[in-house]
Amino acid sequence: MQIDVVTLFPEWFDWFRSQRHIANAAAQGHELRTLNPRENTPLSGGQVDDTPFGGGAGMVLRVDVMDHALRSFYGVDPVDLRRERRVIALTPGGRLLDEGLVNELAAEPAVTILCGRYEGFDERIVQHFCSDAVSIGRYVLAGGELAAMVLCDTVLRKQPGALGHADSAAEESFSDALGGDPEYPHYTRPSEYRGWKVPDVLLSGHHEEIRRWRRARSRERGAASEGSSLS
Ligand code: 6GU
Repeated sequence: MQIDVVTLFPEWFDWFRSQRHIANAAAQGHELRTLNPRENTPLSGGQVDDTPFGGGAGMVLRVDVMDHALRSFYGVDPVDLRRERRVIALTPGGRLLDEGLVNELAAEPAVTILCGRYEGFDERIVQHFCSDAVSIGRYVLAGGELAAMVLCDTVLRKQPGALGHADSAAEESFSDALGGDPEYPHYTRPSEYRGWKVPDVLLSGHHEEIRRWRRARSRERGAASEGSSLS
């Protein structure tokens, strides 16, 4: 798939791209590109944002600047772009990113992610250029870049070949294989450390019992986290 990130801080993604599973995804033909609206802003002095109408703190990313950036990158009116590909505004008030949305986006051939900064976007950017508004949690980040990395990480690790082992993503937390529950606990050598023992069943070699034990632990964790969730 192709992921384009619109950001005033493209250099943040240099480190991200060098991480192994992202580099693996790139080697499989997946693309992670960045474009910086400041580089071809129609305003002088590299201006991209402005003070909010009605007053208040902070700066707002201008709609004309985003229009210009998307139009010159894609060669189409951004109003039409969102019919060709998912265009996602990252904003604290958006749809909460969960495993369902990740699976949805991982199946897309191409997505564009807009990172807000300062007080965020002029609302007309979200209304007219975007297909989705997404948030990674109910807290406020200084900008969308870390959220974009979270989104890219979750979506790219779903691509075949991004993880070292073919089954790594199949039976993990929130997968269908685990009925949407969190993953069961893992243990490795030593089988006893400071008196802390690995559960006997895992050392038993009884695959069916191990499977049942894991499913039960997974369900327990699911039930426990439900009790503590807000939704
Ligand atoms: Cl997507 N952006 C910002 N700025 N803050 C957030 C967020 C996004 N998701 C949670 N907090």
